[in-house]
Amino acid sequence: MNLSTLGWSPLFAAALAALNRPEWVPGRVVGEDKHAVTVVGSEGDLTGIIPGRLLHRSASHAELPKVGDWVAMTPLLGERKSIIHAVLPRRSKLARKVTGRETEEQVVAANLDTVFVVQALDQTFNLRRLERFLVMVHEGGARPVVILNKSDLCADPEALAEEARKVVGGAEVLIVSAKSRKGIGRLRQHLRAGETVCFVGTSGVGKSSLINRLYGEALQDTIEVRERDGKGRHATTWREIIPLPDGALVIDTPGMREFHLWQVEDGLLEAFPDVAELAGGCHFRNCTHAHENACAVKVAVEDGRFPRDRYQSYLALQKERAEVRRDETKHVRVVEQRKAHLSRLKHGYEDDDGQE
Ligand SMILES: Nc1nc2c(ncn2[C@@H]2O[C@H](COP(=O)(O)OP(=O)(O)OP(=O)(O)O)[C@@H](O)[C@H]2O)c(=O)[nH]1
Ligand SMILES: [Mg+2]
Ligand SMILES: [Zn+2]
Repeated sequence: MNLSTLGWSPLFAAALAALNRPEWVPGRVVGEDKHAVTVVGSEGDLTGIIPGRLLHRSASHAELPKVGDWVAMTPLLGERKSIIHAVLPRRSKLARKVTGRETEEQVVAANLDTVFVVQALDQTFNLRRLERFLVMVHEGGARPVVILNKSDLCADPEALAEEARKVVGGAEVLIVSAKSRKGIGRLRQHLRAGETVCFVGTSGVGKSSLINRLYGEALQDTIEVRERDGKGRHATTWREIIPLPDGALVIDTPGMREFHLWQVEDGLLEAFPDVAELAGGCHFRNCTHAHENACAVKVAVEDGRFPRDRYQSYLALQKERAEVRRDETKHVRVVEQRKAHLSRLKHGYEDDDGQE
């Protein structure tokens, strides 16, 4: 297996070299479930083993190997297993806040070139949700492309695409139909050999159907696109990197019904370049455009120059960001206490790979 077909690049090679362990070889995580990950290196598919010391060294789940990650590893070829020593720094990622009481980052996929944000052109079409997904993609550092699927169900797809273009901050918007194959050629133009792309969107928008179309008929056995049952349960419960015949690597994700943003810093302004532009006219440099006086954004909303619903969407996302930050500060304290505790436990204990 040639590593460059898996997306290996000089950047990752340099990161691996910096670890100073010439005997470690690279592998890419192509699948994961609750108990194990699958890694591919020059020796083909191996079951990745995450040793306890990597688990302990990781401050959070987000630092453990995720689909798309490059890892440094030692293959045990006789057993088709491989010991994972380290996750190489991610070039980009898709991350969200884990739902639940404790705030933690969940990395959905790593090292992505393009993320296709999919919405259906039916009654579920929702500009606010689109904005939310775009903030997430921008923050993770990948290039977003907006896919409006199921155009066969829509009387005037171009009208909705126009609505979408107003809120996507310059991202390309494609009208497609997995059913009629409309726009699949244009979608294919965004795929390049050795690049990794990911499909995200709520359940039922047609992510798996589109991947099926891109792959051709041969994938029907592998990806089963089940009709959604009456309860609207998710059809896709796993994710995996799928190599397409023309060399691009595709990651399907299970539908995100409702997700919360993880920390977004630049992502918010990148997804709202129109707000960023108006902000130049605000009196306060660090204006939040929420309650300040002499706020150019608020004036534009009052004048009708800036859409009120998009403004409200911006405020809601900003507020969510502030809440995550507060929770995160708490979380960092907990993690540091945990690390200090572990290092006390390990005092006098020599780690077998000499890393600590
Ligand atoms: N009419 C129409 N139906 C489509 C189109 N694309 C997908 N569908 C249907 O929409 C339903 C959901 O499609 P999936 O591909 O499973 O959607 P998904 O986004 O992968 O959903 P999850 O895996 O649950 O997140 C299926 O019944 C598909 O046949 C399309 O372009 N037009
Ligand atoms: Mg699916
Ligand atoms: Zn302002």
